[in-house]
Formats: sequence, structure tokens, C-alpha cells
Amino acid sequence: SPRSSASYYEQYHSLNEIYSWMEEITEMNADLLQKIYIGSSFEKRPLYILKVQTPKSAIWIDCGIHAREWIAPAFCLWFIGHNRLWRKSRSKHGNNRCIGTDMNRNFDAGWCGKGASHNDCHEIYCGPYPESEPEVKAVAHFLQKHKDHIKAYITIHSYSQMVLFPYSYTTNKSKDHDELLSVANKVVLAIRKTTQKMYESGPGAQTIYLAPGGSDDWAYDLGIKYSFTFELRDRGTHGFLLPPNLIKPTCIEALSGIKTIALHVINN
Ligand code: ING
Ligand code: ZN
Repeated sequence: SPRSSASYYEQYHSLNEIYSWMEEITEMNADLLQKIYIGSSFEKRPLYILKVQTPKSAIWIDCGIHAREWIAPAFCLWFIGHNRLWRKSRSKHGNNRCIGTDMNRNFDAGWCGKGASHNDCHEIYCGPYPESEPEVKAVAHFLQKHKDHIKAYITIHSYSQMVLFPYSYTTNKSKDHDELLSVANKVVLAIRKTTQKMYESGPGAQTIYLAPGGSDDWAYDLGIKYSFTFELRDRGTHGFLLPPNLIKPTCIEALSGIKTIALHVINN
């Protein structure tokens, strides 16, 4: 089973497979993990340690000094097997091999068209049916119940510095396209005035990619006209691993954007 699957850590793996796993997991978690060469075996196979970042003191764990004790290395893999870059929910459906559904592909808005996947091991898995995820269902039901009072829907993601609006499930323009574009442009301007950061604006499908089943499209089709996705910092330098010193300026500019939308809602 693939290294991204639920059952990977419940199987024994060959040494070559474990070498590949070490390579991949350290690449995927470069902020947390380091692979360090410490020598080689009598038969010239490399010996690596995986160092989990600690400021100073550490705990050494080795697994598999005795070759026949297969459960020992299985524990070491299982112990390290986190994923800082996890995207999806944590659900298990039927006989799926992999965990999780992309909750921004699980809303009932052009559900699972082009830009989503029926393969449960993919990052953009749409789930077995719309609102299959309890988290999505809860949000959808709350918005449905209160839609007459909710004047704007704003969902915050990262990264790429964008202000997106419907549609993402189709390249067609929404009937409010011109107004939403003008609001998004005002947001971009407010952010530039606040922190000098450049954001891009536009409908999701045109600006980033075709993506059906997203929450902003669903809220818009429900009747919440002012529906936006913010993609916060940065544009790829740090990506999802945005350093803590950038939290404050990023929040300040996002707030200026939200105030811009609120003002527009009040005046229209
Ligand atoms: N981006 C969004 C994603 O779910 C998006 C882009 C926006 C899709 C609006 C659908 C609707 O892929 C990130 N960074 O998650
Ligand atoms: Zn996201």
C-alpha cells in the first residue's frame, strides 16, 4: 500500500522501501526532520538516523538491532509517521484505502466535476457523496439555517496571496461577477495600503484552477452574494510553513481586507 495510506504503517517493509520512506518523509517534513548518515553496515548498507528537531537535549530510539524482530523497525516507522502537510479531513469511508476527504471538494456545488478526484488516496478526493464529511455537513446546515442573516461568507486558506470569488466549479461568470470583482479589487488595494503586499483577485476557476465542491461556491449558490476565499501569504517562499514572525503582518492585512468587504456590505 502507498506511503500515504492508512495501512502503510501496519505492514512490514523491505529495507529499500524503508530507505525510500526515509527520503520522502524527511523531504515532506523538512522543518521537523533531518536524515543524517552515521556510517554503514558490514555489508556496506548506509545507516541513517532521523533527527526530530529539538532545541537541545534528545532521546535516542533505535529499532531492529536484532534482524528477526520485525516489529521493532515497524515501530520506528510508525513513531515518525506524521505529516505536517496533511490537507484532508480524517474520515474513513467503506473500503477506502486512504484516510480523509478534501473538505473544499465536498460541498454540493458542482460536486466532483473536473478539478476533483474520486480516488480516495488523492489530495483532492471529493468524498463518496456531497456533504459526506460531518464537518462540511455542519457548516452547510448552519449556513442554510441562517442564510437570511448572513450577508457575506469568507473562507481563509493559504497560500498564494489571492482574493477569490465564485465560480471555481465552472469557468462561467456568476451573475454578480462585476460587483464581486470590484469588491475583490478594493480588498487588494486595502491590503497593498496596509502592508505593501501584492494580492491577486479574480474568480477561482480563472485565477487559480478549476475546483468543484468548494465552500464559497456553495455559499454563493445558496444566496450569500458576497462570498470570498482569501489565500493568505506567502507566494511560495515558505509556502504552508509560514514562519511565526509573519503571522502578525499577514493577519493585519487580512483584517483590512475583511473590513473592506464589511463596508461594502453595509453600503449595498
Ligand atoms: N486553495 C483552494 C482549494 O481548495 C479554492 C482553492 C478556492 C478551491 C475556492 C475552491 C474554491 O484548492 C487552497 N489553498 O486550498
Ligand atoms: Zn486550502
